[in-house]
Amino acid sequence: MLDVQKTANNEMADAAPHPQEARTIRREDYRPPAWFVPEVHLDFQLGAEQTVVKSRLDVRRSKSAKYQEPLILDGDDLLPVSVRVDGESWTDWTLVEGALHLPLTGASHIVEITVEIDPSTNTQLMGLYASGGMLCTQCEAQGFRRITFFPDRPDILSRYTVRMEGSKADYPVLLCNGDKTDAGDADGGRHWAEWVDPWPKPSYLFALVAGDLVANNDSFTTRSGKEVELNIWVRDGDLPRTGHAMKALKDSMRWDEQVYGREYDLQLFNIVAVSDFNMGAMENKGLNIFNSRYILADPEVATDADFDGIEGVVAHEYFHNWSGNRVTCRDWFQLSLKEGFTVFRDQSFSADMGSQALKRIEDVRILRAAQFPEDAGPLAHPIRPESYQEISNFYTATVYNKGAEVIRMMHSLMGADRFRKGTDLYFDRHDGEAATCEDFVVAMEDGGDADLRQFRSWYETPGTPKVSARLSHDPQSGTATLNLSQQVARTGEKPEPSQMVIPLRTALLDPDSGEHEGEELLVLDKPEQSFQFEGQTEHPILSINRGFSAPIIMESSQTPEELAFLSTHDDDPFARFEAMQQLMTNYLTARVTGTPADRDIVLQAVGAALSDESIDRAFLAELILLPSEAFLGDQMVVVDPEAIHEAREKLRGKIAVQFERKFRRLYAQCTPGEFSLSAEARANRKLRNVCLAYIAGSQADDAAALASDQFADADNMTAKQGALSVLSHMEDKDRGWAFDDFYNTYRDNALVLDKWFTLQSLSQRGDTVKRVKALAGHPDFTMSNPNRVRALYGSFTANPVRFHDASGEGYRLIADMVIHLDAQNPQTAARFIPPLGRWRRYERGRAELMRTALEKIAATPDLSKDVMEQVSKSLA
Ligand code: 0A1
Ligand code: ZN
Repeated sequence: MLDVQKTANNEMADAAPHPQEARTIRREDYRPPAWFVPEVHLDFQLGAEQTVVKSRLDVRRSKSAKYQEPLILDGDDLLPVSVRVDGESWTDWTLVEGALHLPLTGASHIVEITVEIDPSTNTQLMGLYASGGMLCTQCEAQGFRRITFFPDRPDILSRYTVRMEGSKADYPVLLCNGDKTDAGDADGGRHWAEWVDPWPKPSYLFALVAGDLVANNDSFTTRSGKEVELNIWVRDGDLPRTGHAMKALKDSMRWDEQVYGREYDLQLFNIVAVSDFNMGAMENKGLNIFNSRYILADPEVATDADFDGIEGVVAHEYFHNWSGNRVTCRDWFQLSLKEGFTVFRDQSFSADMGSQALKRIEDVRILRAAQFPEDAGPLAHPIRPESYQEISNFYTATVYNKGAEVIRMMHSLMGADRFRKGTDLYFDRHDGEAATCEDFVVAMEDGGDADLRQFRSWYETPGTPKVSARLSHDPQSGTATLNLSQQVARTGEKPEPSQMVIPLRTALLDPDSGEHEGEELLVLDKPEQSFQFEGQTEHPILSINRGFSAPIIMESSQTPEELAFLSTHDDDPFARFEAMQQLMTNYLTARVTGTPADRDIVLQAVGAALSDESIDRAFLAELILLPSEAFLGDQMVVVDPEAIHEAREKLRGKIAVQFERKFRRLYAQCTPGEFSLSAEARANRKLRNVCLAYIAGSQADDAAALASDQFADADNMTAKQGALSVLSHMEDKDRGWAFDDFYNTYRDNALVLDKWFTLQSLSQRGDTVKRVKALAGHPDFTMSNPNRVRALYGSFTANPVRFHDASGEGYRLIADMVIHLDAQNPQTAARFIPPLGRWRRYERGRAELMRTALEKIAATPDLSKDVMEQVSKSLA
């Protein structure tokens, strides 16, 4: 799982240098494999500094392959120590760009290769690496070729038998995919284990872990009565923090049986938490490996959002067992086949476990914060990309989150029952195969009796479609007419925009009561289309794209009065939230551009929400939140971060002052009792933090004291972090002690210490850049741990004011960090390019500074393919 912002200043583009281009891999160039490897035997003699890997591959020439095609085994940073073919020593091999070429002539052979690797120097965290005393692997997408020579592509499915041996003292626990079939002691204080995975799998799903670990051990009985042993492996002291993840795992296993009819297929399911991990987690068959932040939680150290993250990621990885493992991807262009579908599945699961409305608001917020900017920038690509240079760069919000929206639209268009018939057929038809997105769509059509011909354009079109909606009314005939039109931007690789199929859940609300006669699913599938509604005596209020039924930008020119009406009356919670966001956004963007705008109506709408006793507190907290500065920037032709910040702060201050008494009352009403993860307790914590932030926004004299008290009294991380976040923007005397106290309390807990770094990086204070630089030299900072790097620098790039400091210091800081990190961990380094890559969207001065920072990176010798691809596309 991933660890999860119109152009201006075009004239500058020509001046940009073009770094040397790496080789481009194209979807249209896919060729079926010339050789298959049905059986793999691996033998690992494990050691942190030296691990010897012996492989025994049963290779079979494809019947359709040309006779002369050599066997090509991918390798990255490997040298063969020995090569044997059919039992004989074999010297007729060459290394071409790291890959081993063997000119074999028969139809099948046994190839045995020995390599030696050094996990301790593997700073990329791809392949076999050392983390906190243990050895573990990460093979997706192309890490297996750093462990042994192999045709490292997802359409080669093999049965794996693995023997692993290592020091019993250092690695008392030896884990691999599948089931443990044998184990024993060896000479010299060593021991070994043999694992067999009965399910053929691609190499990217291989995993191995050796370490000093303890397990939270449990079990799950599947619906057919099979008992599955469940283990969550962690370091000794972390065991008490694994309960939430275990519950999430069992809930996921039950949910997948009930909702998709999918049962688990091994006797054992292992999860291991590791501290050093580039992404969120990995779905290796029977042995999921997780970034520890998505496993470890208790109320003292984890926020409610952390608890949700764990539930979602555990589910995501578990659901991959079918959508990804049993049916895998033919090639990496099909990544959204497993990722989009699996994100949709984990989103639906989390919504079922909690609140549909809150989950949808959160998912749309993520989509707009991470995917819309990607779709509008230089790195835009379709959910099924046409080409890449480095596949790691395509684990994107587009492939994952927009991919999930595309599946969600199929679900809306087909309805739950037909959708399920479609997925049943997909799983049946392609079980044990490496499939394509096209296979998925065809199965949905065949199984679900759907015509998705035109719908396919969602797979090939980059950019966020814009839909404009105009509602007119004829009082004489009582007819309301909705005129819709769609526009797809010409971005990226596809010159001719397609017509998209856009499902829009729509209702017409009575302008007095807010009631409606039922919602309709309108399907916009032409450039322009009209829909008529009879029996409308008065001009109704349009509620459209309810539940965010399509991932589009809606341009509906609704008046502030209509939006305010929807924000209080709409019975679709998402639409209600959306109307309030739109009302606030329209006001703020008008302020930034100096256009007159009515603030009172915004204040009235917020006031109405605050006095509506019927609103759930968690929903109220969402409703009264201002749109983020990044989102506001995305709505503007030219982004001026300072002007946006100023306008937003002013409105925040005004709301805070106007409703201060109300906020204080609500704050008191939300005072927590005994800690619980119940919806009600979580809602109280959420609203209390939002109220605290507003009280601070009112500049009240006691705001710092209130936040300090909350910080000191808190028995849970949600309250503690909420208070510290408010304090983080304040003067030294108010915040210093709290940060010190936090540090001293949690210095031994890496995940909590990450929060300490993050909150300082997100501070709006003028000295934040200086502080980030100082923190980079803090004894607890390390570039070797991706979580720590993201906590300090990733958060900083999300700081809407300080990253965009007019001096350009923030941009230079990130550029220098990327150059440094790239030599160590290219995959994580490349993830820092997109925030700079949006340079064309900013006002002239900043655009120039951002571009200069990118050019500095581009001019660095020996850049990785990962960073090079992102930088060159950003400057092109
Ligand atoms: N397939 C995983 C995500 C993932 C991809 C690449 C990785 O390499 C470092 C790690 C994880 C998922 O979607 O859960
Ligand atoms: Zn995934």
